[in-house]
Amino acid sequence: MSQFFRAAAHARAPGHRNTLLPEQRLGILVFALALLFVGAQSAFAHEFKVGDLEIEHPWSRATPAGAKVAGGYFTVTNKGSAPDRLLSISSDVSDKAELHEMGVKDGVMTMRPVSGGLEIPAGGKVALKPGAYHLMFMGLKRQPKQGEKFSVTLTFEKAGAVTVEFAVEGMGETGGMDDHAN
Ligand SMILES: [Cu+2]
Repeated sequence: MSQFFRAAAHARAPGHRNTLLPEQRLGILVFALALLFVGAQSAFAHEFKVGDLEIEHPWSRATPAGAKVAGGYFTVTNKGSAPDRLLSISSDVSDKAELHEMGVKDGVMTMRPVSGGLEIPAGGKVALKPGAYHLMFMGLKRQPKQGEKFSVTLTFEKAGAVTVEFAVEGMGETGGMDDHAN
C-alpha cells in the first residue's frame, strides 16, 4: 500500500477526529497572509499610461496642520524611441506645482525649481523621490490626509497630458515602495 492510501485509510479510521494537523493550520495561515499581502500591494501600487510613458505609484506624504507645501513622487518609464519631457504639473490641491531638484550647497541640502522641464530619455526611467527630483505642491489649499488620493495633471511634451492619482502616505514615509521591483 502506498503512503497515500495508508494516509487515506488513517483519515477514515473510526474514532479519528476531523481536526486540522498543525502543518495544515500553518498552511492556511500562510495562505491567508499571502492574500493579505497581495491585497496591500494592489492597494498601494498603481500605475498610469499615456503614449509611450508609464507612470508608477504616484504618492505624496501627509502634511502637518498649517503646512503650505507637500512633495510628490513617482517613477516614469519611457518605452518609446524618442525622449520626452515633463513640462508642467497642475492640481487642485494647491495653487501651483513645480518640479524641484535637490542639491548640496555649502554643505546644506537645498532645493530649487528645474527650468525647462524634466527629460525622460528614450527607453529610460526617471524616479522622482525624496532627496532627488520631486514635485512640490505649493500653496496647499487643504492638508492631504493619509489614505486619501488626489488628482494631478502631468503634461508631457510628446505624450501630452495625463491625470494621475497621488496616494497620500504617512508623514514618516521615506519612499521605500519606490525601490521595489526596480
Ligand atoms: Cu521641493
